[in-house]
Amino acid sequence: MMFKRIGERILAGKRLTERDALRLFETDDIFSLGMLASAVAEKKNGKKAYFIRNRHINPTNICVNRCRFCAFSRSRGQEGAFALTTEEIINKLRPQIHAPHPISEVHIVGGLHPDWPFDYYLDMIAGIRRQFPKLHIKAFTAVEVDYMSRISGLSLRETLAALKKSGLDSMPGGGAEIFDPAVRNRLCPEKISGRRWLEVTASAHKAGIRTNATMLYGHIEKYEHRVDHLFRLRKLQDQTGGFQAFIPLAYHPKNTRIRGRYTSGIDDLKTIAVSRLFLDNFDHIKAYWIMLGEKISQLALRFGADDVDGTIIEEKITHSAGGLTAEQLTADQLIHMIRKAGRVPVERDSFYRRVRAK
Ligand code: V47
Ligand code: SF4
Repeated sequence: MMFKRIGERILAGKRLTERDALRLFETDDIFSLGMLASAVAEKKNGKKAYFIRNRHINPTNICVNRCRFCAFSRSRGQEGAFALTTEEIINKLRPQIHAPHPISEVHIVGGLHPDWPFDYYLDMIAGIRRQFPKLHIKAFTAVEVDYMSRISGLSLRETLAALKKSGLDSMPGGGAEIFDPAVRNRLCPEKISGRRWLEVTASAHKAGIRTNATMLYGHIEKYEHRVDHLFRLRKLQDQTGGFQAFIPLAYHPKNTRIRGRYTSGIDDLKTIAVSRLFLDNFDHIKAYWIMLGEKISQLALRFGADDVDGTIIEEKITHSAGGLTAEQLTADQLIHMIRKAGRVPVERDSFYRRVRAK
């Protein structure tokens, strides 16, 4: 009955309420949920499923925040701490740029380094831009941009303008975690508030910088916190239209200071499906294979997702926390995964334009 009513609402172009979303999270009928979400995904993107040739780079793991769920970060001087120079970053990128099928995007996120001035970040972006003029630079979460504005004394608008001028093209969606203040305070007391994350993101959109949005789920939060999180994202997207994709991030529990388990496959699929149904103003829902695993990501393509991210090459955040996947997949492997899900693989650029149809 519930699905009938919700299905009718969706077909009539009506939005789901927060109550609807909560009920969908609570259901065990994942088949009906998947069918509905998949129908909505097909309406938006047909049978297409996107992937990208990309590479992740973390400039440093030294971070003043030390979030309790983060196994990647270190304090200054601690064993395993690292900080890359721009030259080292360029050297990591070079082989993938000169490969027969070059990457089209670099994804850069890292810790909030206690000593780097704002110029370090600007020089990093400018240096990459100079070396690789055509590479799309997707860099820095709202958390990092807020930090840069604080250390530089510049306004958000000025900080974002300087980054853009140096060569930044878009921003990833990390740092959102769970917006609810009580949950957030237990997860990452030092991190900017959810409200501030939304404010920085709104500024980026206003500056013409497109971003993604994420939600870290499967730790101490309840369904109602997920719904609240999705609700706030939908509201901001109504105002700015600047989000490209939403990416639910499955919590990984190893080496962290939050007790917990790996998420279940059922919860992963449910979260993808409810996100697809609730976020009616987002074009894309990404099943990030690094966190979901190849097989659940593939299934997610039949539960509302239309994107599996990319080749990645090197991944430290998930793998520090007990990531179970490889660190990279070839484009051929991604294509195979997508095809076997009954979807049509489309290599995309950072703005979801087709690069090469397979
Ligand atoms: O912000 C940290 C999360 C995020 C853990 O925008 C953890 O296209 C699970 O945001 N278990 C970084 N997650 C990753 C991210 C991302 C990834 C891929 C694509 C895009 C995109 C964005 O990883 C952090 C944090 O929320 N994280 N620790 C953990 N133990
Ligand atoms: Fe720092 Fe980001 Fe890890 Fe938090 S999640 S400790 S802000 S690197």
